[in-house]
Amino acid sequence: MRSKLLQLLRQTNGYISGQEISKQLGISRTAVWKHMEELRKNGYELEAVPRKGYRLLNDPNRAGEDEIKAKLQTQTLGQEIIYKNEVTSTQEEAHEAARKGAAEGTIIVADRQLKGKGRLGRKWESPPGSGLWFSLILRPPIPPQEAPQLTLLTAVAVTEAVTEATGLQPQIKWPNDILLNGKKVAGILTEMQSDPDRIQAVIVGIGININQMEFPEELSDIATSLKQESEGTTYSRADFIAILLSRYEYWYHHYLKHGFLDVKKRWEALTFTIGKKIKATTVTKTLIGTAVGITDDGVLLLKKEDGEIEHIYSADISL
Ligand code: BT5
Repeated sequence: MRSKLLQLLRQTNGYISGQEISKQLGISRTAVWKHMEELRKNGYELEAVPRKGYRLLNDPNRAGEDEIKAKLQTQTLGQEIIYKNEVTSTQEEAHEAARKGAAEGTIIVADRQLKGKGRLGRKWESPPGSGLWFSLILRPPIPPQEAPQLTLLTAVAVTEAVTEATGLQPQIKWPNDILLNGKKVAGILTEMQSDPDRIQAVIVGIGININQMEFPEELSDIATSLKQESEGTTYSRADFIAILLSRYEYWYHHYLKHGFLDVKKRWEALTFTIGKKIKATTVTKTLIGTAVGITDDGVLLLKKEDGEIEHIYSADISL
């Protein structure tokens, strides 16, 4: 109920009356008042004005433009911020912004996605108030076939940011999963707008479960959040995105200047996929073998039992 109330307060420009809240949420005025007190105890600053109603002044967990800008320490990434309370998917918004010429480093952040996207048309669960759902627009001067390297670079930046923000040490599962204790805490979706020989834009979608304490049933065994993995500590989403964009900027500039090699080495140090016996399910077939490394393009090398090496460009990996 409290998250519904928060959503209502966040969506309202100005004041909303206690009566309106009790009507919209189907609870009594006394219950509204009690929930407001709880929110206050949790650090939310609420103004209550007779005959006008309630207004949210300070939202400790909001990751809006002002909150992010107050924390940012980057030169280019995140200098342009488009913030929305609710979108279909930040990827769609970012594609549109990129087509209209948005500058490199622009981020599109949403509190909630109604149709968050995973790879291959899968769904990304993106409830309001708890996670970080955003897309970053890059315009790297690299050939289109090298764009998958950016997925690995992103995984390195997200992993390092989690460690810096929480002290936890996630592991990367090729190509795009960030895991804590074997459960997925973040996912990455890299998409591209490109001519045959030139990238127009790369849209890097990043979803990180920050403060969720529960997941829908189908995810409860496979998903986790930073909060769940740190005994209920609540993290600031604005702090987290600022840390992540700093790590990202460091690696992105390093990559553009010196190439993929150092990113690859760092990625290999942070993954648990390499050296493991795995099952790789691609769109057309299932392969079993040992993951022996990645190529300089970020392609996974799988050594089959007969010794032959397969190049895996896109697949789901299980152990
Ligand atoms: C991904 O796909 O992991 C990419 C997720 C990218 C999400 C970001 S959020 C901002 C931007 N806007 C978008 O619309 N998308 C990006 P994939 O590897 O296909 O994994 C999808 C699978 O992860 C689902 O089929 C579920 O099993 C699981 N899953 C869904 N929501 C999850 C969540 N919140 N946490 C952990 N696992 C989840």
